[in-house]
Amino acid sequence: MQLDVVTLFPQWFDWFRGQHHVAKALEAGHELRALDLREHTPLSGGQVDDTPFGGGAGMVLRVDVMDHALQAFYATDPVELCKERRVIALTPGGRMLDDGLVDELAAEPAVTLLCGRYEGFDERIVQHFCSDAVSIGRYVIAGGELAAMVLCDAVLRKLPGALGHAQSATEESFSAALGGDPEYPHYTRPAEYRGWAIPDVLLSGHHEEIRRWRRARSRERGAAEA
Ligand code: 6GU
Repeated sequence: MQLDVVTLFPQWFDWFRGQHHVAKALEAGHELRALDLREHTPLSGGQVDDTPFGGGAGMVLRVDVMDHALQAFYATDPVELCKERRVIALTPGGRMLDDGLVDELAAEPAVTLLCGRYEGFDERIVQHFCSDAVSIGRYVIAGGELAAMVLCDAVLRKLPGALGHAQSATEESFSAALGGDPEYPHYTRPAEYRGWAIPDVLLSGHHEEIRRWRRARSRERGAAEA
């Protein structure tokens, strides 16, 4: 899979690339590129944003700057590009990221993430250059970069080769295997600590009973959430 991030802070992704499961995915042949938006601005002094029409606080990423940058990176009109691959604007008002959307993106051959800063994007970027807009939650962070890393982290760990256990990604919180419920509780040694004993069933060796116990705990957590 090819994951591209268009950002004003490409160097932030150097750290991210070094994280174990990310590094594993890259070794397995997946790609994560951080593309510098400022490198391709047609405006002087590296300008990429401007004050909002109608007034108000903050700065807005310019549509002409994004157009030039995407043309430079892909040698394609971005209006056409977003019909050929997923181009996603990271913005607090977008579609909420969840396990289903992560699975959907992990199945794509190529995804481009656009990071906004300040007050975000000129709306025409989202309208004409993007296939989707995605949010990581109902709160605001200063820019799309950390959201891009959250999305890339979630997507990359679903890809073959990123995790030690093939099983770890299928039967985890919110997966179809758990009926969309959160994961059951885990325990490890010591079996008793400060008087806190682990559930007996986990020491029973009865795999079917353990499976049923875990499924029940998972359902309880799901119900408590709702
Ligand atoms: Cl994708 N970007 C920003 N700036 N804030 C957010 C977000 C994205 N998702 C939730 N909050």
